[in-house]
Amino acid sequence: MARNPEPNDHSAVAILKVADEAVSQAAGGPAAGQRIAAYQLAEYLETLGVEVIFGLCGHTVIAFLDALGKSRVRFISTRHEQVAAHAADGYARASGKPGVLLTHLGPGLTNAATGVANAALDSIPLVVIAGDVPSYYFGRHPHQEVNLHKDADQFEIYRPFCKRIYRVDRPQDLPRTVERAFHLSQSGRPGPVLVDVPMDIFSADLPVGAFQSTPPLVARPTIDETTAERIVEALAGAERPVLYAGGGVLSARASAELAALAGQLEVPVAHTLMGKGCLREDHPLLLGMTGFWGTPIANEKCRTADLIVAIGTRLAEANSSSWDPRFTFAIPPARLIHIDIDAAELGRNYPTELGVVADARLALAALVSASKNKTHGDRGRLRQEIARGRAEFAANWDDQWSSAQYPLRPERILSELKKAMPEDGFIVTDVGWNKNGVGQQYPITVPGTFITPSGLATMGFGPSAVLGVKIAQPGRAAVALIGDGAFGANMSVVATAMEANIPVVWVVMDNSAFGTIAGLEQAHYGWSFGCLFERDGKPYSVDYAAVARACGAQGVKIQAADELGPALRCALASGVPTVIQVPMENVPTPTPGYWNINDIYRNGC
Ligand SMILES: Cc1ncc(C[n+]2csc(CCOP(=O)(O)OP(=O)(O)O)c2C)c(N)n1
Repeated sequence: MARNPEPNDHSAVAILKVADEAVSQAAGGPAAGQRIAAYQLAEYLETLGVEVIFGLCGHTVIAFLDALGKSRVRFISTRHEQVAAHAADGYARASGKPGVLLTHLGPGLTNAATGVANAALDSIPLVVIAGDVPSYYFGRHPHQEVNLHKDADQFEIYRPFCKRIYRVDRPQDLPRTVERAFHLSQSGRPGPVLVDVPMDIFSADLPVGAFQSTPPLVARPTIDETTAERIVEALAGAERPVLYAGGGVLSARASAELAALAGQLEVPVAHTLMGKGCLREDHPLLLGMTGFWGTPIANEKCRTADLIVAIGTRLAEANSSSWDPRFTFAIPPARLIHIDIDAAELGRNYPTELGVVADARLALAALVSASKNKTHGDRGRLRQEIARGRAEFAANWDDQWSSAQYPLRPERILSELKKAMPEDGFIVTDVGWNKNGVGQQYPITVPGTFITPSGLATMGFGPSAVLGVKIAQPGRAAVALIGDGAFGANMSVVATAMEANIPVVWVVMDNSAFGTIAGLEQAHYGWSFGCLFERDGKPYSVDYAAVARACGAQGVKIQAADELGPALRCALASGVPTVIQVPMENVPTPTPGYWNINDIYRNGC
């Protein structure tokens, strides 16, 4: 029988399906009215609109891979499950649809755990389908079973970070479980759901049409009129109100509503790391990011506010300067109104005058309606203060944006990227200078184009997530701005991009170190033991550009600062995966806020 039709070659797929059923009948296949579960599952995913699954094979999932290969669903095979998980996460962020991940049991599932946990802590919807040992061997310790405390226990590994973990114990439960997984991953606060499938269940017979029900259409919660009126009254009547936007504003696609509310009541907007891009960077009411790596004007306006209306944020530590009232939020005396889709977030870190469980876009739309024709207090010279505050801070690195220094200043890398990127292109960061510097200094003007790991802050996210971003938005540029630590952690992404034809650009900010941590240790202990890339006591740098070329991709090592702009433009125009290695000075990102860890370190034997 012919194999491997071209992806999306529907006629070939149809022929293979017919042929496969024929073979199956001839070999004593399913009885009349029955079909093998794996094929029905793949077709069900098609009907749900799943266009791509990221994953890595194993003996427990090849029955499903066979079905996928004959379906319209694209399968992106990675060289490490963590890559697949981050790529599925990036796909979900850029498409607005759940990402789907397929892993083998045991080591496949555990390899993916970091990526799935990263998605969980950033409220990203994922459906994880994992193979497991044959169900009839539960308890006999079959090959690769996780069973030290309980038989067939691998799915429990995902419990702390999944919204729900399912192990499918009977074939007839598979359709319902998959439907529940898609429903739960997207409803309420989005997140990952695990569907753990013993391998015999993929091969079991199910009645034709067993996968019938689809996830329900769910109306998301909004604010009632009285509550909306109350919040708008509070904003209009406050002397120094601030709207504080988190990632929930972006995932709900609520930027237009946020801008309308801010403009209507003349309220400045500060944001979290995940909220960056909630308003155009040149919006006159935009204060910028708060917290340790935030901006002085955002921290100051939040700290001196009399009312904070926070939307779609968990008021996390880094964004809130470890909740120390001297730096970012002083609540009380400021009053806090907090709107979030997850009730668990309300009232946890600050006394909260009013908590509202609602979808950010619906809530903001209700506030905009309630604020029509409302007058507000005198805001003085608010817009001028914001412009001055932002300009004063930016002046600190004005010179660096054009610095000819080699190894480059990180700010020069940002400025070249800004000039080369189409406005709607995606910047996917990792952790390190890249995340903190972009959050603080890079002007994002199109909502949703900044993609970053916030909650788990996983080194290794950026190089992989960019693959999923580009697959979700093939017509738009996608650049991963990452450190050499992150890129070195999983260079196999280049081979995957080549195999799957995903033309992304990785800009590797190469400081021969886990630079951020090296700087932290240097500041507190006077050296960077364990954080530098060294060989025989001298800096050791990998030729990442050559690694890319060895994979058949393009690889460029920047030799002078003015080479970077042309290299970026060339890479973006080429349609070929490209690694641009940029030697960079290891300097810390400015920290206008506070992080309590700095008070913990103690030096001395
Ligand atoms: C998986 C993982 N391990 C360790 C860390 C701790 N950590 C935070 S930043 C960082 C350094 C990142 O180095 P690099 O990617 O080179 O970026 P740079 O800091 O040099 O800008 C590390 C190790 C982490 N966040 N994630």
